[in-house]
Order: sequence, then C-alpha cells, then structure tokens
Amino acid sequence: MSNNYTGEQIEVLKGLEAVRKRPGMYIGNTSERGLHQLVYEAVDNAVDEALAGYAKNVKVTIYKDGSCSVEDDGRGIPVDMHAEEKLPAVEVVMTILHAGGKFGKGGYKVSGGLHGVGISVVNALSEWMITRIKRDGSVYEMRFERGITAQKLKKTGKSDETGTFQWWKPDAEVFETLDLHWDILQKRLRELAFLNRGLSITLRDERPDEPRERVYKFDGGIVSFVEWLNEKKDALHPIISTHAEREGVDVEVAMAWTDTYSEQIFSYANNINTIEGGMHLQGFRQAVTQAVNGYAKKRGMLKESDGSLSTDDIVEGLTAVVSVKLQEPQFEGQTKTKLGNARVRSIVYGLVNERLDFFFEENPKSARAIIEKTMQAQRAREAAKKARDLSRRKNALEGSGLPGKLVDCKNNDPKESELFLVEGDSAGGTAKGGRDPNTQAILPLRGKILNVEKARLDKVLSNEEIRTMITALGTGFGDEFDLGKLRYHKIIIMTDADVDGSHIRTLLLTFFYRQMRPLVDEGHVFIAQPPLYGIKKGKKQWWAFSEADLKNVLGDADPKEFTIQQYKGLGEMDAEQLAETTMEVGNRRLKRIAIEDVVEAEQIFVDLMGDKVEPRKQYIFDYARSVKNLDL
Ligand code: 0RA
Repeated sequence: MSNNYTGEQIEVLKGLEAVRKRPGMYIGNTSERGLHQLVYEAVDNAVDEALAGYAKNVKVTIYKDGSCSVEDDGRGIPVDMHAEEKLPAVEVVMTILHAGGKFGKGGYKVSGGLHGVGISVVNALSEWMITRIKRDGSVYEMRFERGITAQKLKKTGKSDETGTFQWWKPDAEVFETLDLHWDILQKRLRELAFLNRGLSITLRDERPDEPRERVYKFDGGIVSFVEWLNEKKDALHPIISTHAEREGVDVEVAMAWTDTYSEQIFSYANNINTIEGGMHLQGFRQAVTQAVNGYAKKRGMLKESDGSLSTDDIVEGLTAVVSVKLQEPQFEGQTKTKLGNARVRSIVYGLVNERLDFFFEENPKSARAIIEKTMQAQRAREAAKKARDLSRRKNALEGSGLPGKLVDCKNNDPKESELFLVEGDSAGGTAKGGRDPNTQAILPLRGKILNVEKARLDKVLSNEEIRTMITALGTGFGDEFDLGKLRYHKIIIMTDADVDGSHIRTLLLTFFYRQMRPLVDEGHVFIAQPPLYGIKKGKKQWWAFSEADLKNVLGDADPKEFTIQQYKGLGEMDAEQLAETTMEVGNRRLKRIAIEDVVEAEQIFVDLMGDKVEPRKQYIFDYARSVKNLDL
C-alpha cells in the first residue's frame, strides 16, 4: 500500500486489526464453528439479496485448497464512488467494519445472534479474498490480503448478467482448523432453503476426486419443512399453513399433528433459529391452545365443568415451523436467540387463531382426531401424576427412599458424585468391585428398559427400571423435573460394546432427552468407553479403544509376540481391569453427550425410537454415522 495513509485508511486498518486481534468477538471462536461462521456470513448477504427480491440462486463451493466461495445472481454490490469514504462502495463494504447496513435500506435484514457482523469480518480473517461483481454490463474485480486491499477495483471484462461472487481462503494464522464440513454446511443451507421458498441453494464440494453437489430448493417453503420433519411419522391430517404480512411483519406457519407423543416446534426470526423461543412462539402456543379449547367447547367435546385443555397436552405430537421476518428484530436471552419484539406475539396469535378456527370448521374429522388425542394426553398426564404421588408416599414410608439395587457412594456432594448405569447384575458386580466407593455409585439395570418414544408418560412410569433410575437420580421427571435435586453431577452410561449394549444406551439417552432434558443440556450425561482389546507382551499390557489404537500398539511388530484379547462385554474384565480402563478418573475416557443441533437430534430420536420400522433398520446400517451426529 502507499505510505501516505489518509485518515479513512487508518480507521480501516484499526477496524480490521480489532477483528484479527479478537476474532472471537465477531465470529464466536476460531475453531470449527467460527470457520463455518464465515460461510454463513457470506450466505446471509446473498440470502438478503434474495429476500429483497433480486437473487434467485445462491451457490456455495468448497475448493481443493480449502478456500470457499459464495455466488449469487442479485444486483451485484454497487461499485460507484462512496461520497464520504472516497472509495468504491464495494471497497467500503469489504474493508470497513459494519459498513453493510449503510446500503440497501428496506427489506428484512438477516441479522441476529452471531450473524450479521458484515462481510468485512470474513475479509479480515482470510489469507486472501477475491470479490467479483457483474453489473452495468461489466465484470469488476478486487483482491484483498488479510483484509487489506491488494488490488484496487478494476474492470476485467463484459457481462450482461448481474451478481456477486465472494471467494476467500480462511487464514491459517487465525483458525485452528481449515476443514469445512459438508454435513454442517448442508444442514444450514437446507434449512435456509426451507425458510426461503423457491430460493435455490447449491452446495458443491470439489475436494473429493469426484466432486459432490446438491441443490436445495423447496417451492413449498416451510410446508415442505414440516413434510420433511414428518416424513417418518404418521400425521393425523394434511398440513395446515398460513402466510401473511401484518404491520410490516411477515409471518409463516406450517403445522400438523402426528400420532407421536412429543412436540417438535421450531421457530425462526429472520432465518435465525430462535432456540430460546420468544414472542412469536408464545403467540403461536397461545393461539393453538385457544383454538383447540374453543372448538372442543363449541362442539361439546369439552364441558365447562371440565376446565380447559393445557397447552402441553395440546401440543403433544404436534410438528410445527413458525417463521417471522421483520425489520429491527430484538434478539435477547443467553444465546441471543429469543425474539423480544412484543407486538409479534399478538400478530402471530391473531393469524394462527384465525387459521385454526377456519381449519377446524372446514375439517371436523381432523378436528375431532386432534382433540381426542389431546384428551388422551390429558388423561395420561393425570394418571402419571397419581402414580407419582403414590410412589412418593411409598418412598416416604420406606425411609431413605433409595432403591435397594443402588450401590451408593459415601460422598454426599453431588458435584463430586458419579452414578454408573450398568447393564446387568453381573457387570454391576464387577463395577462394584472396581469403583471408588467414595465418589462412585453403581446402579445395575436389568435387561431392556422401556422404549419411551413409543409410550406415554403413565406407561413410562410403570416401568420398574425407569422408576428405580428416577429415584436414584433424585430429580423427579417430566413437568416436575428439578435439576437442583440431582444427586450425581456425572451420570455415566456403561454398557457392552455390542448391539444389545448400544440398544440399551440409546434407550437411556432417549429417556434423558425426552423426560430429563436439562440433564443433557447441562452436560451431565456421559458414555463410558470400555476398551475393545487387551494386548499383552510378556509382562507389558496395553489397552486399545479402537481398531486404530490396536494398529498403533502392534506397529510393525510380528503380532505373534503379542496376545490379543477381544472384549465383547464388561463382564469379561475383572474388577481391577474395569477400574483401570473405564472407571478411574485420570485413566478413563468419557464422552459427554451434547445436543448440538436440535433439529438433527430430534430426527435421530424419531428414526430410532418411533413407530416406523424402516428408519430403524436404516439406522443400524448407518450406526457409526448417526452416533457421530449426536456428538457423543
Ligand atoms: C446494496 C445495494 C445493492 C446491492 C447490494 C447491496 C448487494 C449486496 C450483496 C452482498 C452479497 N450479494 C449482494 N448483492 C447485492 C444494489 C443497489 C442498486 O443496484 O441499486
């Protein structure tokens, strides 16, 4: 660059320096998540241009060298001189922090949470970046290095098309990993395609020898989203949907009740998944409650003396997507994913209430099926409550109230206590011998626990293994779950490394996920990793936890020197071996369960545990992959 910086250029350098110094402030972190954030930033800009009504196609390409591009067929970023900055508008957008908003007033700006920090952040964190623009009959190009202009805007050719092409190589000096994941990107791009009806989003990966490409385009928008979510469930009626703009807020809702027992409601504001909910979700839930109760009373299915059906019972089995787009969204909450704009609540409420009233009047058979299901849910909840009260009284009579099968630890501090859930009495005995009695408690579970995805609360509660576990954990469950009463901060599932073991593990995870969700969200659930092989040579002993481990230990040696034992079950180890490999703090490996992506996790649990058999068969083939998706 020239050596006589202007005031503006010094400001630019300062801005970019701030981004490079504290990248986390702008993109969250510099690991996998931050790396993908760069792509989302560029894609959000392109989707904005689509929302404004100009772009129809967006294409994301990953190249062999780890660089990535996002191309759209919108108007193209303006190239004319920016009066204040005395630079071409595109250069302002690319190099000045938060400059994006200065252009293109009106429309719904996609911004919130970590999004919307501006493309200049992508530029600042890239080894190089190339911006190519087609507009006004010409092709223009600029090049940057670590955010600094390396090639001024120049005309490079002619074109009668318009659009913007952003191509960057994430900076290895900034990021811990440069590996973009197909799975992560396709999930978000698919979601964006659902949320923006008709927009075509292509993902292409040129890194494999055979490039991979997929196009996401849904002319049904969020109706297609609900169809997709319900693909493996049985719906009680055709999808109910509505789409309208009121007071400048664009509202889209699609919903269908299924014969399953859990709700699956996703809400979005300006294309951002509002995980913490907010006003749009509140309005939706209130409207559904009001409409169902109103119709049930009007048709005499519910008498005045019966009181009202509760929202929780009404949304049982409901799959829904609520998407709003508005100017100046207020994002609140811990992760800035809770919509705070109060007037959105009454707008969504009014629209959904109106639509449901109409649907129920037009489709009395469907209405009846929905209300009958709700009433069953209500009866089950009451039965569960009675059973719970009964078991509470019984516990009170039996003193400590802890199950007899539980081998408790001495320590009373939950923070330092661990509970091992072990498959079978014999492995339970081994674990008992190998534990640290101060901090480690053992609960042997016999055989298979009930599949909670297929059963209602009352039935779940009647299962002995589940009741024992709830009592041992101390928290209660479902509506009355209280994390503050948790007796062990680490709950460790320890099962055999075979098909039965993985089945039991999945059943336990489903139960925690459905009925004790905060345990999962707060990171209290773990999976123990017993070794697959024990390897001996003379007096030396190694453990291998994977095939790769085994290869590592054996190296190039002639395996005849080694004795290799394959462990199929926990019972094949003695107490000392189990302690040394799987239980002892310091030696053991635990995998913490984290639900990174709620949409994905929901689908996996439905696949695995739902009524339909085909998806479950498929899962068994895909087992390794699905487990990875759960981030075990
Ligand atoms: C502001 C004004 C105009 C286009 C854009 C922004 C624009 C930005 C991006 C970022 C990625 N793709 C984009 N496409 C367009 C156009 C103003 C005009 O032509 O009148």
